[in-house]
Amino acid sequence: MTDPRLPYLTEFERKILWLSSWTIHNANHLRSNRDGLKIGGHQASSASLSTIMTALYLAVLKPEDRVAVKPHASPIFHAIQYLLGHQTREKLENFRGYKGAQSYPSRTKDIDDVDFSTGSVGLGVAQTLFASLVQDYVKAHGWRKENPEGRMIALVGDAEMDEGNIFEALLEGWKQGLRNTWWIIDYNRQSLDAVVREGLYARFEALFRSFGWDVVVLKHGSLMQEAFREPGGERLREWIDSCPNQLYSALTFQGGAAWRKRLLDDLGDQGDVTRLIERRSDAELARLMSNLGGHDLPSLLQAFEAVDHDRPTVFIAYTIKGFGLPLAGHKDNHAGLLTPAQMEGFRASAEVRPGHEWDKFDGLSLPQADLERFLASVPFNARGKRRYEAEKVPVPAALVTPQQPTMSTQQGFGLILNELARSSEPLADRIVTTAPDVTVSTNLGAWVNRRGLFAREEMRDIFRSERIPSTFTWDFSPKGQHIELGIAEMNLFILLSALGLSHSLFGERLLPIGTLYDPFIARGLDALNYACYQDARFIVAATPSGVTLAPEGGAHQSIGTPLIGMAQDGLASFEPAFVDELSVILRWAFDYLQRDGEGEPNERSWLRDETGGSVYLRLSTRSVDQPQRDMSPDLASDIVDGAYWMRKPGPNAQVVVAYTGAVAPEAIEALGLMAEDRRDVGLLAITSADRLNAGWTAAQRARERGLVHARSHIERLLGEVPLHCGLVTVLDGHPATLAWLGSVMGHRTRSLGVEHFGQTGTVQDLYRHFGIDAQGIIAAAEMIAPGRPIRHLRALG
Ligand SMILES: Cc1ncc(C[n+]2csc(CCOP(=O)(O)OP(=O)(O)O)c2C)c(N)n1
Ligand SMILES: [Mg+2]
Repeated sequence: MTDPRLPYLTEFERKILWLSSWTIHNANHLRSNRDGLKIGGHQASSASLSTIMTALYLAVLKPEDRVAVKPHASPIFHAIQYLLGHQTREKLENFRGYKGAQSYPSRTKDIDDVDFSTGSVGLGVAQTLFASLVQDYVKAHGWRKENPEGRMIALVGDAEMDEGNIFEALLEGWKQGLRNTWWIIDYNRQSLDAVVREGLYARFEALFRSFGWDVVVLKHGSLMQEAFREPGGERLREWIDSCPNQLYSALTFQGGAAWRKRLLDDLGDQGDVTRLIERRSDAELARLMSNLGGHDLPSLLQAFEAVDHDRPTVFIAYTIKGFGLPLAGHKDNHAGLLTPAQMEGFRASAEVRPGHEWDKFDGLSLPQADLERFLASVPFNARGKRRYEAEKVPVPAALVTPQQPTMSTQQGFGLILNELARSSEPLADRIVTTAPDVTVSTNLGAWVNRRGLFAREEMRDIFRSERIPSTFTWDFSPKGQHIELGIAEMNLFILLSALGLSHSLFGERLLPIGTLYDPFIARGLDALNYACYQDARFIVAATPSGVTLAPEGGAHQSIGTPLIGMAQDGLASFEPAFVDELSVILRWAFDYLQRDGEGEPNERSWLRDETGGSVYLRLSTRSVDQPQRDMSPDLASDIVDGAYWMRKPGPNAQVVVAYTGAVAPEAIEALGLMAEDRRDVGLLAITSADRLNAGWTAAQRARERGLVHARSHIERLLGEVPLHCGLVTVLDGHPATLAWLGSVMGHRTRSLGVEHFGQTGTVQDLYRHFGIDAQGIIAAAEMIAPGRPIRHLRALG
């Protein structure tokens, strides 16, 4: 018996292809004439997924499933959501325009229920894998028991599989016992530039099997399978299976007559095979030859719905790039657009009347009421939009601040987390930590000892059961709160992204903290950017940083990360010098992670803090003497806003030193050394160049818009400093991080920092080498604030 859904799916597949093509055509030919811009296509890329996405969204998917759609299939996605009532005609008409439907599906910028953003290829794919681990984590912790388990699904371009991060994720998934993940490879054998290598699918197949995945190859559609059963059919199958990719593409592009000629040339036997071919018209032959598995609704439904297990499964679906369009198969079709004349032809074949291009049912042959009823019964849409919200986890008024006289911020971080691990704060139960094989070396060990490692299956630490003394207990259990990753930093950030979307994907709030060595942020940077773009919420603690780990190896020094922290949208960056600052910042971060308000910027800092975001902590292994002080509410809010006076300059100040992070002792020492020779010197502690800078630019914009009283935190602080005063800035990182401070009020500024890396030595050696020690600071001060010689300044070598 034929599936009753098939007539509807067949109609809607055509409609979806039409709507997506019209969306692109409209943007390129109609609107671009008006706006004077050329927008680009992706028509062909979209079309190869039209059948698969029709089958998925209108039949196979359940509301609990979550999907990462190949970036260039965005027009198909938007068309489907339009049919389901979640996308507007206005936004489709404005596709790729300002506030229109996005070129690549976007969680944050689109309105139509995007589960995972895509764009930078490879990342959305891996995101589904890590989302599945997070789903397991949520379940294993006993939350949302009533929710059915969803499948995390990626629609993957075949050339997208070139991205290394996918392989890193596959390996990690294997280690973690991955389940409920489907990757559907759009095997159109074309990338952006070219036709892919022969036999690629066999590599994919072997690869996935070796990672424990089930592999389903969807090569021949039902029309082909029927033809193979005809006399001579076997020969046709052999021909198809051995046809090179380039040739198949070229013939597809040329159509029925070309197929006929080629097939008869190669296979014609004046017998069964010839008859098989001749029985078909050109159009039928073209339809037969393009009836690959990925364009055959019955095969797709059968394959997807046959999966009755939770093992990870890859579908290698043969498709045609540009399916159903005149540019099908052409190797140059990636950015290809239908010409107005081609579009008219397509309109005629789709039976869409002029002026009815956006109608949902125009040109379809089934009665509209039936079509509407079918759409209303689509399982995926049973609950409408599928995002969850989660309650905020209460954050205590203050975190316990460790009280050792000398500590590094990294050590303090470990101690604060250890206190949280011991506490019965609800907050502590929602924290999930993770690290790419640097758990112990970033001081997460104490936390992990108390809260355990996560795995779906219990696994005892053998050293412990064998009673071998060890500082660390590595018991794995479903209740554990640390996810130990292999070394790949891309995986760290993609996992943080998935954990940090748990409230929205699975309805349970998690407070993820990832640690890594600061320089390796660069390795995972695109994934970090991706996580921020999706508005995932997490804390990343990066340590050690700068040149302070000097003797361990110059290769691990980080210079540019403070600038990354400033430039990365969605990430508030801090570099505390002292542990009491860190404690304030972490407490604030736990709250900030959970905010999702809108509203005006804060009038004190000019930061848009209601919207929340993620947090980057640049920490250090350098032990420094801790200030003995009470944390007043004012000081705490200054620390969060980005700066406070460690020593306020007097009215006649000649020099202010502004420092960030681990060079605090040098800055303090320098101030002491020049106090006799420069008047009223001041010391500005900067905990967040990022937030100071953002507040400053926001306040300037506000004033430009007429809010004359807008004043940012840094403007208030530096407004107290006489204009003739010189400013020396210093950090263990790139000097540009703080160099802008001179522009705030116009103070002459000399910015010290690190511009080269790789040298080993003691911290003192290197601070001297880069001129960020006390002597370097006072030498800069003497030049920028001329006066009598500073007596403690030694001749610098
Ligand atoms: C990280 C990254 N590099 C490059 C690109 C540019 N790009 C977009 S799609 C694409 C290749 C498309 O090939 P495939 O994945 O097979 O999809 P198809 O075009 O066949 O639909 C490239 C190189 C990108 N989006 N992201
Ligand atoms: Mg491709």
